[in-house]
Amino acid sequence: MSTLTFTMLKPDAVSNGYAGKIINDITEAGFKIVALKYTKLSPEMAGRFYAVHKERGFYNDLVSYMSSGPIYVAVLQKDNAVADFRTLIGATDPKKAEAGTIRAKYAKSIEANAVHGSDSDENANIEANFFFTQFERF
Ligand code: 3AN
Repeated sequence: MSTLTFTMLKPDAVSNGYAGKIINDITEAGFKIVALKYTKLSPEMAGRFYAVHKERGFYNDLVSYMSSGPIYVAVLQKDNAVADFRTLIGATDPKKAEAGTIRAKYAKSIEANAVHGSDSDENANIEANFFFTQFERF
């Protein structure tokens, strides 16, 4: 069944010039881009987006990192989108990510790990709605 996931190309991927390559990998893997935006998170927005991680030791660093530069945010459509996208991006820590995955190819560190991918259908929906209205999806 065709489902949705949500992704962000993080500040490291954008500043290193990898955004085009990553978008190419995503579409080559069979994902359809149904919404796409170039934007920058304020610290307040990044804090809200990552509120589930509030108690984690890396939360403050993550919020300041994610608001440090421009990002791309996108909604992607494919059969089994959430799980297939997580396979495509690889493990959170790029040192542990399988060869050929987006994080193995383009990420620098566990924090600056090139891309975000939703971890459930429910969160994909919440995250997509955080950035886009229904009218911005085609
Ligand atoms: P994923 O993005 O693979 O689902 P999560 O949801 O556990 O990983 O973590 C959200 C984000 O928090 C990660 N993408 C990463 O940027 C950051 N993060 C996770 N674990 C750490 C860590 N141990 N140290 C620093 N940053 C981390």
